[in-house]
Amino acid sequence: MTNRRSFLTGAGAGITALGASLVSRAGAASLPEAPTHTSSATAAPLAPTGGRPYNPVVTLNGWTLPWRMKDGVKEFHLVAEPVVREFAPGMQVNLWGYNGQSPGPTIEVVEGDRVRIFVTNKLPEHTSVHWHGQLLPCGMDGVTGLTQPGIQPGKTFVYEFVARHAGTFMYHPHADEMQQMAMGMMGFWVTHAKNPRQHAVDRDYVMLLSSYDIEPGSYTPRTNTMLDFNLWTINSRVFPGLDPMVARLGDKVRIRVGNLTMTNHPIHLHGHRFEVAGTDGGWVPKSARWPEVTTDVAVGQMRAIEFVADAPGDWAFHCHKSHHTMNAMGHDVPTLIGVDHRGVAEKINKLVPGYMVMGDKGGSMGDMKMPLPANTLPMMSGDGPFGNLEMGGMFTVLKVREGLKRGDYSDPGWYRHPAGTVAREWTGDGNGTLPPAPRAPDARPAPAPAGQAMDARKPGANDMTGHEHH
Ligand SMILES: [Cu+2]
Repeated sequence: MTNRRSFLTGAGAGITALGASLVSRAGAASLPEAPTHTSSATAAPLAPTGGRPYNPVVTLNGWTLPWRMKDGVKEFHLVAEPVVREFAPGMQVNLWGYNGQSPGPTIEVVEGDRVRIFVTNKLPEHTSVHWHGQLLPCGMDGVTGLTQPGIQPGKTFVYEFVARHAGTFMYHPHADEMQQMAMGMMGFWVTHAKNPRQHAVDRDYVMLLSSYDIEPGSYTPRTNTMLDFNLWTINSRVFPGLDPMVARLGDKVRIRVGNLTMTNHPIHLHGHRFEVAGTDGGWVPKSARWPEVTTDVAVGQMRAIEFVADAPGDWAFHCHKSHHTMNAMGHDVPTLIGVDHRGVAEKINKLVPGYMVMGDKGGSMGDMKMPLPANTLPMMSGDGPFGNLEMGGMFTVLKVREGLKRGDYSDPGWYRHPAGTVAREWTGDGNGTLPPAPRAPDARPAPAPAGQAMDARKPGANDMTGHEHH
């Protein structure tokens, strides 16, 4: 018995009345397969295997959940479970996610589809799934205690509703949220337009922003952290562990971003102008869009940006908060710019052989290789064609190239700049004379040269704890 009634009545009238309900023994016998995925590579877009046609999205360093069609209903099976996610080569993290990965797989459906989602809980505590942005019967909304009881460990619940409007959505628990979302439980949801030509683009990338507090050398996030996170991720990956987004010159590109961190992220794209074409409330009318190069994605919001990839090159795409393009080792260190600590270094070296002076000329790591504890990442890294990229966290590259094949998402390598188009050192030859560089009229004197006595003030308690990253 696999009809809808058998699912909804199996667990008893009390729970049935609440909507999302425990799957009956009969229903469980016919649960759809729950595919899992552990590779951190970006999966190829999953072409629809039935139902209405649509242009599938690409989940950066993630994948889309296959479904089965049963009596005209699209059936999915999510399994909430502990997973191990590689943030970037050199760092594995114990997270909670769905079907082998955090974030969970992207769910793609078409406007008007009836959708049935089985959720099996393999976590040590109860959970639920909230379908953020969906217009659905209240009892399917996934809020533990309000619209359903929690899904206890070992149990499977079923959610069923019609995907009523096209747009950009996500799913996440509404059960012990602080712990479960700090552990990486979230996934993307795209409802495609009924008419595949409506809102059509050539490349459609999706990503969820999440943040973690993981002490260097440890493997599990501190889930009670409220604001002071040290790893800022796109799809639970950090640069240089993020694949590039690839586009053919002239392609219309969409990037959909959802924010499940505890702060906002001004998302910035170089070399192009985009429009915010959609939010988690739906599509923005054309007449209401304006050009941008940075758009803020607030906590719990989603933004779909669209642009024509009309400039060949390797273009930075990142959160504009500079602490969010850094990995764990860059946080909670004092500012040492301008401090001469040569003498101090000698003294410390007698006590701690191998101690290095850092930060007196700024924070750049240059080509310095610092010994790291096991299982963490340098604060800024990633080798580029011109040296160290000095980036981590919420950063990746949009690679626009001429003549790529439709559907080719493979990394085309670094951009080969046309001759004479790269910033270069001025050496005086053939470039005329150096124009004057006037100084601001009220310029203050330069700081005291190294070696001279400096006024030092020990920071008070407020200075130490009152700083904040955002
Ligand atoms: Cu940010």
